[in-house]
Amino acid sequence: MAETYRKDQIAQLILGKLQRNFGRTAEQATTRHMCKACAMVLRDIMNANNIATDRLVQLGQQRQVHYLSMEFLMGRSLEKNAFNLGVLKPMKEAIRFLGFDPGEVFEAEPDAGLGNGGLGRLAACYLEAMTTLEIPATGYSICYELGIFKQKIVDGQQVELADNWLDVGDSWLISKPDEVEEIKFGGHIVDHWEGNVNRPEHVGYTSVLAVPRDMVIAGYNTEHTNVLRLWDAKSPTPVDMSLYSSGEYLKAVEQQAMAEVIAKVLYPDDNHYEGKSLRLRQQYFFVSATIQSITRKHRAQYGTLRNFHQKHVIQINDTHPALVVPELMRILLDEEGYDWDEAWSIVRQTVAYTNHTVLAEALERWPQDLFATLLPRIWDIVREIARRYQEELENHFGQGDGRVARMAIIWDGEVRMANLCIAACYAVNGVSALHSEILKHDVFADAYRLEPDKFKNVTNGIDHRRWLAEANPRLHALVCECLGDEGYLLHADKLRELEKFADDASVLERLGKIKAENKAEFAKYIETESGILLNTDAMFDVQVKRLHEYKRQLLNVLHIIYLYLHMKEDPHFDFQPRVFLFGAKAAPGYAVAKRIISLINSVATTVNNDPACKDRLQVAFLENYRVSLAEKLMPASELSEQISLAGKEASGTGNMKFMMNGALTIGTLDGANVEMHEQVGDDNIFIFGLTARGVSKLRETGYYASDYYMNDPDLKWIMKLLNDGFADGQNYNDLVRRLISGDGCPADEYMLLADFESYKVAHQRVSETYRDAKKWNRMSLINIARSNVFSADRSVRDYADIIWDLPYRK
Ligand code: 26W
Repeated sequence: MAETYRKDQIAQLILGKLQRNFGRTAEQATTRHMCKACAMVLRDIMNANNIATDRLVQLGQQRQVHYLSMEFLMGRSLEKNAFNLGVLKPMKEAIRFLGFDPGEVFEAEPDAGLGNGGLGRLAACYLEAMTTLEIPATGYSICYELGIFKQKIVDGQQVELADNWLDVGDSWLISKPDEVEEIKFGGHIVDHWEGNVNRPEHVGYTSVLAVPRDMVIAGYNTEHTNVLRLWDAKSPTPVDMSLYSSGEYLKAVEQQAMAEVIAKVLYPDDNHYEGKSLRLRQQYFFVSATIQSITRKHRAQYGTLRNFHQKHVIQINDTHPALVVPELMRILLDEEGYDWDEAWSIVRQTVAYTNHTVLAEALERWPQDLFATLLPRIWDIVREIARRYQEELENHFGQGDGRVARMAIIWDGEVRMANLCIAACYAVNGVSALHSEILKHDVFADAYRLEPDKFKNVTNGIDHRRWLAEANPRLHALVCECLGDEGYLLHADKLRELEKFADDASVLERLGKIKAENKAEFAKYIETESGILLNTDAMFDVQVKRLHEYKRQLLNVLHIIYLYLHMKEDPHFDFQPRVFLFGAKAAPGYAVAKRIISLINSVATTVNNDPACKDRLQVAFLENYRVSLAEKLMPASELSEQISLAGKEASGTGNMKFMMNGALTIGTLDGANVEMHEQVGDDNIFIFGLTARGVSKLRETGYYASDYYMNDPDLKWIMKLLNDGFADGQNYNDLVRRLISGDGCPADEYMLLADFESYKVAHQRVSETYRDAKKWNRMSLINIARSNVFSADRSVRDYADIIWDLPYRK
């Protein structure tokens, strides 16, 4: 790092920001003013670095990554950027010097919640890692005015509130109105023939302007910066004054509202697709703006797009940005005048696709009428891509072959985005070893047989600087002490050396002490926020993630009810005291998920008020689970629940955050749990349940949930309580029906009852192990040491080696 700052310099810079932007002195400023002023100070430092980075990248004519994602779940940036820039210490001192508490100033920053869950948070971790590894990279998304909703629990039910993050979040953004792009919707295409060459003209369209709002990203211990470009939607005609003056006020603002609604709100559905026109508009909006912006800069530098694929790789985060394919084709064909084959060859060498889910209901398929009406030129191009691809498939497999139907891009009146990606991208990757195998042999089996080399794996990873060093300062200090320096921040593999201390009683004891302190700190936070008093003497057993049936929060609840019933019946029931913590947002339209939240709260009310459970069993639903809450919770967690039905969770990344913070995992052999298990071995993880293969076999032979129910007295007892109802008067016979008789769909689709017994036994192993603190802490240390594999730096290096073919900082 070339330049460092002293406390008094930073204090001066902050005072300047307070004065110029808010007209206040430090004495007159609020904590929010302070938070914004600090952000502005860091933004200036990063901007200077960014200008230098830009110049270097351009001079070096380096190949760049463009990471397109509908979601970037960035969370907070103030402490993170200060940490990466190496100014955290002087900035905290400066804040204190100006009469504020640094912790309170950091807490005043709202999360940038521009994402739903795993896919969005992954994009944020990768942006940080690419920057730290000095890879020239840009992230692109939408500048949603409202991020993921804020969740309140009222009478046990989820209530959604608007998340207005921009108020403070604004301080990180720089608008670049001179780099605006025009996006065209609707209208129709008129063909003009010049000899044999078609020059299509788009007429009668409606324009929306895309204005970039750039967020500069700081890497750790480097002056290299990258940018997250968030596109804001603006109407080209602010208000139609002629309508306005003739008294038609509403009509006058209508057009403006129509344009600006595109960037209003993030769709809160995770893993569930709905063919909404606004969503398609959002996708084309940010994709077209991005491609126009990249090609414009490229043309300015090289004077041609013929070498485009040599200088750029476009990584698409699931199929949501798949329209890059026809949009880049459009520019190469219509604006550059290249012929189809040349354009197609450039596209096919530029775009790579990452798949993040195997759930059928998450696959995007757009109704072709909607597509054709909204994006007439793009529709023409997709139709031609589909026609050629289908011809190729028919030549290869023969007409009428089932594989042609399965692999077709347009079929049955729908455009299938995953098949478009498979046809057009030069690489397709899954996000864990198991997931990539499932893609090859199941979901995309036909395509794999056709082009096996295209399919790759890059196992997910997390930003260990945020999720260990920043989130868990006590553990960070211990790690540095053991390893002798902070080197692991840049070289996560050094974490492995912690294993030398696996039998060092004093280190293990300190590990236990750190966990206890983190638990106490978390409990204090929860008490002030919600009045809930957590029992810190009990094991913190945690399941936090989006609420989805496949993730099986309900399995966890069934087990808690089992414990509760036995504890009530038998006061001597041998049981290791536990606090079960849940955090989860349900998609607003996902009724079953909301019922499960309600159930967790009913169980909490019942258990927490029953004297039989006092000091032994507690259940808490943590409201509004989000990045900044996860940062407080991970360091305080002891048991991590990763209990999805095998074959359903593509990877999981929460599992890695827990592991890195020394929690032990109870989990199925699903997603990246498989690789965690491989790293730590049977002795350091609690694996239970069906394997992915076991699940397929059981489905083939026929799965009858009611058999498990009939043969297990505990399950009968649990279902009876669900039917009879809880202390709050609520009953859940709808959920019982879903598990046992099906309620219109297959009973117990996610096989909770099949895994119940083995889950119960695994939990008994957990309890026995926990009683031996030394053994537990040893396991915890081994998990931390071997979490190096799950650092985002490793994942990004894998992308660079396997898919992007790019150099990076060693
Ligand atoms: C179209 C609606 C929609 C929205 C989001 C469909 C699918 C998604 C995402 C792909 C869902 C998602 O976040 N998947 C998660 O991605 C993580 C990062 O790779 C994985 O760790 C999780 O296992 C996976 O569920």
